[in-house]
Amino acid sequence: MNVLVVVPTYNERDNLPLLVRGVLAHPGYRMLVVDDGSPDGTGQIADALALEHPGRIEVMHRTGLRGLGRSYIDGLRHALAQDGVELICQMDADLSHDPQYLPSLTAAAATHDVVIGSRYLQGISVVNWPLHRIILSTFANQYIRTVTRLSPSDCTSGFRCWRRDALAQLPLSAMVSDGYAFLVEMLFEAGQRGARIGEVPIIFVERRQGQSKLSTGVLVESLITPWKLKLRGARR
Ligand SMILES: Nc1nc2c(ncn2[C@@H]2O[C@H](COP(=O)(O)OP(=O)(O)OP(=O)(O)O)[C@@H](O)[C@H]2O)c(=O)[nH]1
Ligand SMILES: [Mg+2]
Repeated sequence: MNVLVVVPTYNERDNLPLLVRGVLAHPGYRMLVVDDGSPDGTGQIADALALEHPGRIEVMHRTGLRGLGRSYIDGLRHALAQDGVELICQMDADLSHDPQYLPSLTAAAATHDVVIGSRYLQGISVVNWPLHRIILSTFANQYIRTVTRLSPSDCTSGFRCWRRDALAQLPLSAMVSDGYAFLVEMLFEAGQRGARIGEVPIIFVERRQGQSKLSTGVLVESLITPWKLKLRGARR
C-alpha cells in the first residue's frame, strides 16, 4: 500500500526522530514533514532524517506566514500532486499520536473515505491531560457536533487517514480557518460531499517534550468557525 503521512512541525526537535522511527517501521509508508522554519532547528533535523532514510522522507521548509492550517494546505496539496499515493494520513509530531495506530486507520479506509483516530470513541482515552483540558476538548466536540451536525465523536483530532479521492475533492484553497478549526472545516466539507467518515479508537498521550501552541486566538476561532460552516452549508 502506498501511504504518505503528512506531519506539520514547529519546534519538535526532540520528538521528530522518535516519530520517524515509528512511522517508517511500517512498510510502504513515506512521510512529508512540513516545517514552519522552527527556531529550534527541527527543519535541519528533518533534513538529516531524510538523508538517513533515502526515498522515504520529504521535507517542506515553509517561509512567510506560519500556521497549522496553512501548513496542512501546502502539505496536502503536495501530497495530492504525487502520483500513486493511495492514502494520505495526517498526524501531530509531538508523539501524542502513536504511529502504532496507523495500520488500523489505513485498514478502516478500505470502507471509509476518511478515518479519524478518535480519543472519545471508548469513553475518554487521553493520558496526562489536566481536567480543564479534557473538559475544554469534550465541550468543544459537543459544541461542534450540535452546531454543524457532524456526527463523529472527535472532530478536532489531527490524526486522520484520507482516501486520495476524498481529499482531492476538498476546496483546500477556500478554507478560512487555521487552528483546530481547520480540522473541523475539513471534516465539514468532506461531509457535505457525502464522504463516509469513520473512527477508530486511539489512546492520546499528552506531549512530554516541547511546548503547546494552543493560543487564545485558536480557541476563539474554534468557537466561531462552526457557525460559519453552518451558514455556508445553509447557503448551498
Ligand atoms: N508547520 C507548523 N506546525 C505546527 C504549527 N503549530 C503547531 N504545529 C504542529 O502541529 C502539531 C500539533 O500542535 P501542538 O502544539 O501539539 O498542539 P496541541 O496538540 O493542541 O497542543 P499540546 O497540548 O501541546 O500537544 C504538532 O506537530 C506541532 O508541531 C505551525 O504553526 N506550523
Ligand atoms: Mg499536541
